[in-house]
Amino acid sequence: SATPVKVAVTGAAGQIGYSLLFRIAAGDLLGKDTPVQLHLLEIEPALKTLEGVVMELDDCAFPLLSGIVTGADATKVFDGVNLALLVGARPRGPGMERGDLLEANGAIFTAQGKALNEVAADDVRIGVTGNPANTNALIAMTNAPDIPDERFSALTRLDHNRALSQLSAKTGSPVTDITKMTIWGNHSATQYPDVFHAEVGGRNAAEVVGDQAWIEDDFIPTVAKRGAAIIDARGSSSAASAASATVDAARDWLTGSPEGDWVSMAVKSDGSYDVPEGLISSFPVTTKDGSWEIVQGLEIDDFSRGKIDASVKELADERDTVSGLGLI
Ligand code: NAX
Repeated sequence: SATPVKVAVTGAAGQIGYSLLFRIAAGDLLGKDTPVQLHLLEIEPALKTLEGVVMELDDCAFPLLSGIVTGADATKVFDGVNLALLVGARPRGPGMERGDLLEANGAIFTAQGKALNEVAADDVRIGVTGNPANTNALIAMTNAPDIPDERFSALTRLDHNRALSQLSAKTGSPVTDITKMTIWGNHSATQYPDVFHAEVGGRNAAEVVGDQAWIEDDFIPTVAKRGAAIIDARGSSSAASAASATVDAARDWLTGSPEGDWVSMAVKSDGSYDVPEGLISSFPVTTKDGSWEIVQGLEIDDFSRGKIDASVKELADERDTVSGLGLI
């Protein structure tokens, strides 16, 4: 039988982990023919909870799940992993400023970047879901000098999927008819969900909608503030949808984006669309066999330019903060 793919998940005892692990073990990420070994990283106080989650994974008797490694030591848990999904992060506590949050997460992502650098498999790909995702990815990438930079990405696929869903509801078209959606910039409230290059049934989405006010006053804020709306309704942050997007993003990265379409991923900028080189910013990308390429040649009008610039400025500020803290 095939050699299992080793998939690391951090924050495995958390909310997203509780959905994500079961999706991966069921074959939703690597396919129904690929056995998987889960490498689950948690902090010491959460290891007991993690034990319970592992008992449940066992109890599912997943045919594809060939083994589970758990622990709190990244250099052990990341040993030989082919894919690392960095979900665990430090949430913003009461009275914590943005800089405090960046610093607390900086400690986590410098350590995990170093550990991956040391012990991950040569073909490792790293997807960061834990917030602030873009800057956490930048920190991990910078602390893993032997891993090529293009192996790091941060998750904006949830925002992308939210945008598909909103546009589907507005136009009455199934999500499968919507292509070329883009999230630009940071995974934060400044993100820019762009329908001007999207298509509904092959027609320009903005023209199909025909309602600039809806795009500006409804669609963009609804997508950008969806996380807060979920917290408001559910009492806790999005978990199953975040897990689903984490699966979608990793699966498409490894197996390829559909022909004639693209996906949104936050990756290291090469200066495309005037996003400063080196920032981990969301772009339209096509993927194939574990590689990605930024879609080139899209025309950016003044409205889109302003939105992209605002989100990218926030990323540059975050980079300057973590650089000032000596984290990168
Ligand atoms: P939870 O607080 O339920 O779980 C996080 C888990 O991470 C906890 O079990 C904690 O013990 C663990 N953890 C903390 N530090 C760790 C470390 N150094 N090593 C290993 N594990 C560690 O949060 P959850 O709802 O699962 O969300 C996880 C992260 O995803 C958060 O940062 C959250 O903000 C972020 N999100 C990102 C999204 C995205 O689209 N990029 C959307 C959903 C989510 O908000």
